[in-house]
Amino acid sequence: MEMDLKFWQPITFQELTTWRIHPKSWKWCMSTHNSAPSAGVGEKREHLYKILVIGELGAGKTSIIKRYVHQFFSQHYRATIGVDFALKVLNWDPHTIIRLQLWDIAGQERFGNMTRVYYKEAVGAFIVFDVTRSATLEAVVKWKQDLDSKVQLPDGSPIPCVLLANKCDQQKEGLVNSPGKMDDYCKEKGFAGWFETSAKENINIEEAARFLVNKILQNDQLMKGNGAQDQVDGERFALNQSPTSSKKSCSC
Ligand SMILES: Nc1nc2c(ncn2[C@@H]2O[C@H](COP(=O)(O)OP(=O)(O)O)[C@@H](O)[C@H]2O)c(=O)[nH]1
Ligand SMILES: [Mg+2]
Repeated sequence: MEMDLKFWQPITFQELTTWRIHPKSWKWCMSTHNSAPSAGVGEKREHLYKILVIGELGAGKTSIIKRYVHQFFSQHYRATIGVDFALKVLNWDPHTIIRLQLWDIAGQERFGNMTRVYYKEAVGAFIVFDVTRSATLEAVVKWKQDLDSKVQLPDGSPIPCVLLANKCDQQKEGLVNSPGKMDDYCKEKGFAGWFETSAKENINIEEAARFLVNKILQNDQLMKGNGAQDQVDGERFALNQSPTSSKKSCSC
């Protein structure tokens, strides 16, 4: 196994100077003025959401991020050590750009849990397991507990978390063969939903991300409902955009 020392991919100076933390929601946000004719004259909102990707070593976390962000898959195992992140930009609607900062724990999973600093300010998470190894599903509970104990939304509720049953292009082992039981499992453990994914075959990754973003946006809206002054941000979200999840997924 090849090792690669990688601690931080620094965000650019420009990004650091233009992004700010929203005072109520703790999320990074930035507003720009868009005068492009196609978008119409008016405010264009940009949001930066920190999303954690956690789970057992070898479950496919790095592969999922690479597939989602760089449309790339490699069989070659190349473990990284430290923390790594990738940025995915979504043109959510004509008024809204969403930047997802996907944090890859990159080798730290071998220590079983992460520090609070790593989880800080995250607004969503994916917990990934490998459908060919049921032990990685058993470990999911430990990851969920670690997550919920170290990061919460400002109102104290858990951040939305989606379970990814990865490597669905392979023979499955255990509970994941019973979708009904997986639904119950997700409800019981407090997951927003679950998706079978394949980084290799590019199955369901975009759908799972869209589903998670919708949950994050709903939380944003709820938070605004609780604090009238927050409307200053004037964000417009397409909450009626339902996730286009395939049959191989559920939302609990
Ligand atoms: N067949 C198959 N292999 C995968 C898939 N996703 C990841 N892998 C392989 O599983 C191994 C571990 O993946 P990696 O992304 O490094 O896992 P991580 O430790 O969770 O980041 C690598 O050899 C990948 O090529 C998938 O969807 N299908
Ligand atoms: Mg990795």
